[in-house]
Amino acid sequence: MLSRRNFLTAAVGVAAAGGLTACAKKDDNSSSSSSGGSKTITLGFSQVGSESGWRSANTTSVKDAAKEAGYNLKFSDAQQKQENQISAIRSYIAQKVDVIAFSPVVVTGWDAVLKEAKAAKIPVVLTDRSVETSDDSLYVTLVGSDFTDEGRRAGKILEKVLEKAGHKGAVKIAQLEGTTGAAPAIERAKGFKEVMDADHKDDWKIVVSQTGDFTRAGGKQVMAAFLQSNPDINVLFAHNDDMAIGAIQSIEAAGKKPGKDILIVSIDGVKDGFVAMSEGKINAIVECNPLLGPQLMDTVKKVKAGETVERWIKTKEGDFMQDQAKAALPSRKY
Ligand code: GYE
Repeated sequence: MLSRRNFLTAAVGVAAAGGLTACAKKDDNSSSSSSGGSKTITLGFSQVGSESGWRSANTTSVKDAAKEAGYNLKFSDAQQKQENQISAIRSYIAQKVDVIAFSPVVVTGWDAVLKEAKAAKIPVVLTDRSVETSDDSLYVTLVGSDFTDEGRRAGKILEKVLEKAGHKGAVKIAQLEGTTGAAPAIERAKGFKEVMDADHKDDWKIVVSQTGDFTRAGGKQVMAAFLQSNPDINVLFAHNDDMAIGAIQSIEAAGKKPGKDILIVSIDGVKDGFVAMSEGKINAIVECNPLLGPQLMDTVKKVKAGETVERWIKTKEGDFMQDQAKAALPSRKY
């Protein structure tokens, strides 16, 4: 994703955006004035959709933080469709917002619309998910998690889960992937595979892997099919909690015990994931923090003011085993 080279070009990208911001300020009479004469920032935000508990928490965080910061937020939900995000971004360009932020549903196919934003001198901040682009100057920064690392952490925590369960013999893994082409699906799979290739070439095998589109319904349906084709699966790695929760229903319907007959590791750490973990049905969760709103608003303010920001503003997160679930549950914020 973001290489060191990209990181080093940040200063250039930000300088460019700063320049853009300076121009935008001169032309911009469209933002309303708040008391004290400082301009209210208008932020156009295109959300992926409402596919998961993580996403709902993220949306609430963005809306609350925008309100708290006193921004004029224009929000749209793309229902997991790239074309809807592209039209939302085009409409923000037409409305001459100050900054555009979006969480790209997939990584590719953004260059054209990002060039339009650049031509209109509107800086773009990515949040949650990254894009692949040939031109680093098309966005200023990414505020979000390191998904490859989350995949690695899932691999490492599976080692602990297997040890705790006293598992002997072959580890036959089913993988429920996130949305095809989305950064968290690509990178979580990559990080997990790194751990497998480095330390478990002989004992672990991914026997089936398919997308469940980050939804409960998807997880349920795909897991039912997995159990039909591969009844000997003994581990599930789900790219998010919602798919794991959907899969648990199919595992139980097949007469098996989730968390015992099939050990489960998932990613996110939403409340329902913690509930399933405290019931012994999920064995471990790698946290991915959705509460990006405050960091995003802070970044938008800096970008608008032409300040230098890092090319990738990473989120801090932790890992949780089943025996920590009950104690952690009351303090979970999403
Ligand atoms: O893990 C999943 C959501 O992009 C990190 O998207 C996000 C992912 C999250 O639908 O639950």
